[in-house]
Amino acid sequence: MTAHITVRTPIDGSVLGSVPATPLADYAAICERSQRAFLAWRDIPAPRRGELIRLFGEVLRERREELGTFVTKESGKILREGIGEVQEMIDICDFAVGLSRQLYGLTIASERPGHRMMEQWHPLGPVLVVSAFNFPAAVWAWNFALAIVCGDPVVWKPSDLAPFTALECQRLFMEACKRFGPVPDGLSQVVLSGREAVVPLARAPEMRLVSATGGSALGYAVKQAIAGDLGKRCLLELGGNNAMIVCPTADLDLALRAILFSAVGTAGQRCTSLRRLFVHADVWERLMPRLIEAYCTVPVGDPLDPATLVGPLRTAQAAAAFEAAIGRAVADGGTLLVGGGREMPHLAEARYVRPAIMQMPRHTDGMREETFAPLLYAMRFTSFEEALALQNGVPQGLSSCVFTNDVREAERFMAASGSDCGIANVNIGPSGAEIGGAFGGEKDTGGGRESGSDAWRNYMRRATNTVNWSRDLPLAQGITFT
Ligand code: UN1
Repeated sequence: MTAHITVRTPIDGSVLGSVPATPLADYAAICERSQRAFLAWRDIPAPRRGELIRLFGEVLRERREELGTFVTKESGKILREGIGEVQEMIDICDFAVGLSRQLYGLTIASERPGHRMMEQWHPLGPVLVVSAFNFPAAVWAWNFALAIVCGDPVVWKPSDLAPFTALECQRLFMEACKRFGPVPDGLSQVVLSGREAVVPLARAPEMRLVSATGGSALGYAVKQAIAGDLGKRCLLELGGNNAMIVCPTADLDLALRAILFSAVGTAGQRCTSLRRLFVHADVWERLMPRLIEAYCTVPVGDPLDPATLVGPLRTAQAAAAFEAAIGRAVADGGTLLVGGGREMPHLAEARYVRPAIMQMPRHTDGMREETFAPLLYAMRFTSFEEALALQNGVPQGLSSCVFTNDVREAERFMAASGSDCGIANVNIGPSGAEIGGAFGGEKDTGGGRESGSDAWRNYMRRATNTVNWSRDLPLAQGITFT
């Protein structure tokens, strides 16, 4: 077990700092503290719980740039995106505040005279949140803001590549707590560790929900860890292999901008990043040269420099995976249209690359895997149905989009037999979702939904209540029992 976590910034590889890892021996006490906090917090009225999140949103508004800079230094995303990530946290806080007065259950018509049925949503229990380096703050906030208004304490295991962002989030939350008044000890706790903490924490009996974001290996580990506990829930947000279909009627100016943002933005390190591009043969020649030109000129460099659009890869392993995927695609008959080389070579300890496009002759096995880097596979198609089948022909099912001005194609794409992803967009790229929608995907992406819509229900338990106000005891289904 690592005693210390040393963080190097991907910007130039220099050491940002070192933090002590949370000892394994402390986990039991952390989980017990979370459970004690739950017993107190569940009885606080939800709108009052919402007030704490309102105050947290207020603190985040005051510290937007500061926290955004932490995000950039640890994740390597450009500062505009780092600040955008804090805005995403503010947005989910606002959403959660409103929600704190809208945790509605249904009233249901009873088949029995003098009876009333209804449902109530109650707090669930402590929630374990496991987050990744690429959204070191916002993805935790999606879970955290909802969990707190729903009445659940949170134990957070952030990525060991981004512990300082996590500690800063925790510090800002404590600031909100000070403004709020007394809160139960242990409402929000952070466990600093590598991946090895996930299984023991997930297995802790106090944790009622495990919400995990990362690759499929993490998903398997979580599912296996909790398989023996039938009452435990998990919410998985795993890898994506997101595609765009560009149809003959597409607005190519829009498509170009959407491709660039979603394929090279965040240096291809979003779970929603565009990885596969299917372009109709009729528009290939009008789109691809412009896209290649944009790839040649997109500014790669220091993410703190306002002119930069593509920062570094987070790790040397990511750069190696990028190179290996390109090599494999070439071996499979692909053609490298642009990119692939190293940038900023004077920074020996950092990994900057020129985003790459590989033109592929067919849908290869390599294309079925998620490479967490700015590598875009491009293929021509002639039939929309063929493109749709290719898009769906991968193990992952997170995000997808079509560019078309043909209403039939757009509706076909969103229909039951269309895109099989959790997110299916029209004339907008696959990444950069707003918090208001439920976020997540199907198949190997894990099936979980976080953030907006009714994702809050994950953090609560439903009680169905039948109340008999009559002087009789009629049985359901008309059964007589005398
Ligand atoms: C992730 O990469 O884990 O839709 C989350 C998006 C962001 C969230 C990405 N709002 O791209």
